[in-house]
Amino acid sequence: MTESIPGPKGLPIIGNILDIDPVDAVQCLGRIAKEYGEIYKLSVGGTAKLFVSSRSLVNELSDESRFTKQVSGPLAQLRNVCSDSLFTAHSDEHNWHIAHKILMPAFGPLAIRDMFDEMHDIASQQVIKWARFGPKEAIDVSSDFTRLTLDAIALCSMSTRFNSFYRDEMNPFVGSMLEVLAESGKRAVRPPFVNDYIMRGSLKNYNHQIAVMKEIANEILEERRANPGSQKKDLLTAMINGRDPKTGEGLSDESILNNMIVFLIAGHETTSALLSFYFYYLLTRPDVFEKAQAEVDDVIGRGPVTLEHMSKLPYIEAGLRETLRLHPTAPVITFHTRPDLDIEKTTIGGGRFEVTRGQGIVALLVEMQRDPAVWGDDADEFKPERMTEEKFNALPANSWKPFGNGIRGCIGRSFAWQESLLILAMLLQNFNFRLRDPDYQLAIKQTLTIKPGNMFMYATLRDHVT
Ligand code: MNH
Repeated sequence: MTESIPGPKGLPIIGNILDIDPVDAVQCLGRIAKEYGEIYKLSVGGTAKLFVSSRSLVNELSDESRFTKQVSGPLAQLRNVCSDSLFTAHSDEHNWHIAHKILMPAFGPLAIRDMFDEMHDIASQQVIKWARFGPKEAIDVSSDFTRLTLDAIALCSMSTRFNSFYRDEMNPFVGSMLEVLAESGKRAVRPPFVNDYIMRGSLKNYNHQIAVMKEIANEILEERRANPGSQKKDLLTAMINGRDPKTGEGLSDESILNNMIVFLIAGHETTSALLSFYFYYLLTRPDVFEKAQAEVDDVIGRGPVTLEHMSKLPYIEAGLRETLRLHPTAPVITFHTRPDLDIEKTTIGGGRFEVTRGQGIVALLVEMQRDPAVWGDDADEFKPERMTEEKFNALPANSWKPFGNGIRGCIGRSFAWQESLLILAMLLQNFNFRLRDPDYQLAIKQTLTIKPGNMFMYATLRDHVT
């Protein structure tokens, strides 16, 4: 006998939509987990989903011989923008396999090392901007990290300069993307007929913003096609010329555009949010700041930051891991039973909970990565010490998974890591920081990702008098 899965009672038709505030969904889902426990059921957008928040259940779901990624909720809505791209494809969709084969090597560790100089170029622009600002100009932390990460992904993967540090306004891609992500989140909790027939104004704007994003990607692709001689070995070249080694198949222009958009979205939001959350700790924890800066001073000193330094910053690396544990910037991953296994139902939790075919099971990473069974009673505290290389490698399987699961895990992990270490090394080498509002309270803003809202600070150049 399986147990019945608890959950808040919903109203007919609109289900539990009223229990979820779409602008704050992840925190709401977390609060419900605190009330109902490691697994609960909730009806959203007309479908009942399960929400799990313990390491042991997520560990079971991570078994790829039984479960796989389900594209549902906001992610399914994102298919309106990028169809069967690497990120939004169902696991059995043919285009996922082709794109995966072609893009994995283009984004592997060696390729990322080759991108170091271009990353350094963009990071220097941020250092120069903050130096010119001087100590009295308040810096909007998330927004400059967004400039950094967007410009870095555009330059490193598409050889395109967005020059965001030289403009007050972000590239239009960012505004359109934020609207599309927010609206995708709202659409996911509304019944389809409301999206398509009632919210006509929202739909019109949604389609317009999608068109803006497609246009930006299309311009980059057309420019590359018009100048084939200037081809550099980047992601774009890989997508244009790459062939699946087994079948010889390449990507259609439509697929190339879909994947360009995905790289522009997935390649910047999450990393910029990671850097902003880490800065929250640098700004509010003098002990963390001192250790991080001392590491940079010891390892790098005052000379240029190089590729070789990237593997020699263990304290900062531990801090980044700990940041992603407390604030997984892509906060949920969704599973379902593998559709190719012809089973109608199975159980999880040692036979306790029944799961049916097609049933979406959402892993709440914020809760799961604070599971006291793994992290102890101080799970909510930021302690980089628990994330040293040694301790990190000894963690129980699947207790830390901010980069997703298995073959559908993040393709940009090494990119994000190198980019984060590089910019942090350069910033700590050159500046001291303080919050503009000393009693700032962390306010989490959500679109598809989460990031700290309204966080401003001052940056003062270090005088380097020793
Ligand atoms: Mn990324 C998939 C988190 C940086 C491109 N990424 C995922 C998933 C998570 C994730 C979680 C799995 C999503 C799911 O199961 O539905 N990604 C991150 C985080 C960072 C990040 C926390 C930074 C920190 N991601 C990046 C960067 C890029 C990128 C940088 C591109 C350069 N991510 C992707 C792509 C996928 C993905 C593409 C989809 C891979 C696949 O399904 O095959």
